[in-house]
Amino acid sequence: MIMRWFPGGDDSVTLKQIKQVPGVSGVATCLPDVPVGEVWPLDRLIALKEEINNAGLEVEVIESVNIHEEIKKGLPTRDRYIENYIKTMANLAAIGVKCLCYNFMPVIDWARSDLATPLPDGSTVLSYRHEQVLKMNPAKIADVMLSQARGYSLPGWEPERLAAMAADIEFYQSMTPEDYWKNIKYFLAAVVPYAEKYGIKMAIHPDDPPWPLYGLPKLITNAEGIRTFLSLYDSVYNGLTLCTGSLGANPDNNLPALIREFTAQGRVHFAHIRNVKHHSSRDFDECAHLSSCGNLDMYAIVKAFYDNGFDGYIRPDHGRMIWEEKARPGYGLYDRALGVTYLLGLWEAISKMKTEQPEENGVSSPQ
Ligand code: DNO
Repeated sequence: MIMRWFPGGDDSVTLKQIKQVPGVSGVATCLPDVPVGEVWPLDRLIALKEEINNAGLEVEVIESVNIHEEIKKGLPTRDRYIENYIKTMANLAAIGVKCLCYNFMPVIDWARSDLATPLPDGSTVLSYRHEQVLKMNPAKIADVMLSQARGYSLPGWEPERLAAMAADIEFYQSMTPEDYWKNIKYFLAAVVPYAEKYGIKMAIHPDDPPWPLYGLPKLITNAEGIRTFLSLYDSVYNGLTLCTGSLGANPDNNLPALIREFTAQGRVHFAHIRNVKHHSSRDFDECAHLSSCGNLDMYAIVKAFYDNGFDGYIRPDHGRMIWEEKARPGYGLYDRALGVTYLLGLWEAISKMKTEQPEENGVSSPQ
C-alpha cells in the first residue's frame, strides 16, 4: 500500500505524515518540474530516493513520466523523445524503481468540471458534468482546474501542455483510432524491451473520463480497449494501472470482471482504488471510498484483486477534502488515509476469510 506524494514543497502532505498512516510502505512520486520529454536527471532522483528512504518509506513506483505529445501524435520528431524516455527509465532503474505509471491520453490528462463540489456532509469533491464540459472550451476547463488547484501543480495540466492545447486538439481531429493505436504500438515496441531489461513494469493508466471528448481519440476506456492495448506488445512488462475510479465512471464497465480478467493474466501492476457516485451515465462525483458512499462495490473490487493473486502496488485514489484541510484537490491527507484503512480492512477480512475459514469452522463447531 502506497500513497501519492509530490516532492519539492509541492505537497501539503509530508512524508512523516504518510509514514504514520498504518500499513503504508512507500510513495508513488515524480519530478513535476522536469518538462515533459526531457530526461529526469539521475542526481535529482538519487536525492529524491534519499529523502523518501530517510522518512522510512520506499520509492518503487513513479507516477507519472508523461509522454511527449509528439510521440502521441506520431510525428517524425518522436524518436528523440522516446530516446529521452528510455534514458529516464535507466535512471529510474538505477534508484530501484519497479513500476512506472504513465498514460497515453491525447492533450488532456484527466478532466473535471469542478474540483470542489460540496457534498451534503460539507466535504468537497472533484466532479464531472458532461454537458458543462462540452459547453466549456478546453482552455476554460484549464482555467477552472488551475484556479481551483490552491497553488499546487496539477498532474497532467502542465503549463507547456496548456500553451499548445488548442492547436493540439485541432491536430487530433483527423486522427483515426487506428492511427492512434499505431502510435501507441510504436512507443511500446521501442520502450518495453528496455522495461524488460531494467526490470520496470510499465503500467498505463486508463483514459479519464472513459469516453470521447472534443473529438480526441480515447481508446483505453473499457475491457475491449485494454485487450487491444495489451495485445500490442505481449509482455508482462507491458501492463496496467487499473484505476477503478476512471473506468468506473462509466456504469457500463463491470469493474470486478475487468479486474479478474487482467489480474489473472499478471498484467495489473498498480491499482488506484476509489469509488464514484454516478448521477447519469456521463455525470459523476468522486466520493468517499466506502461502497455505501458511491456506486462501486468496493468489496467485490478488492476481492477480485485478491482472488486473482494481485501482488502489485495499491494506492487509495483521490479523496474528499474534509476537516478543513487545505491541500491539492483530491490529494489531501485525511480522506486518503481513511481510504487506506478501509482498503486494508477489506483486504485483511478477505484474506482471513480465505485462509482461516476451514480452521474456524472446526473451532466454532458447537459439537
Ligand atoms: C489524476 C491522476 C492522473 C494519473 C495519470 C497517470 O489525479 O489519476 O493524473 O496520475 O493519468 O499517468
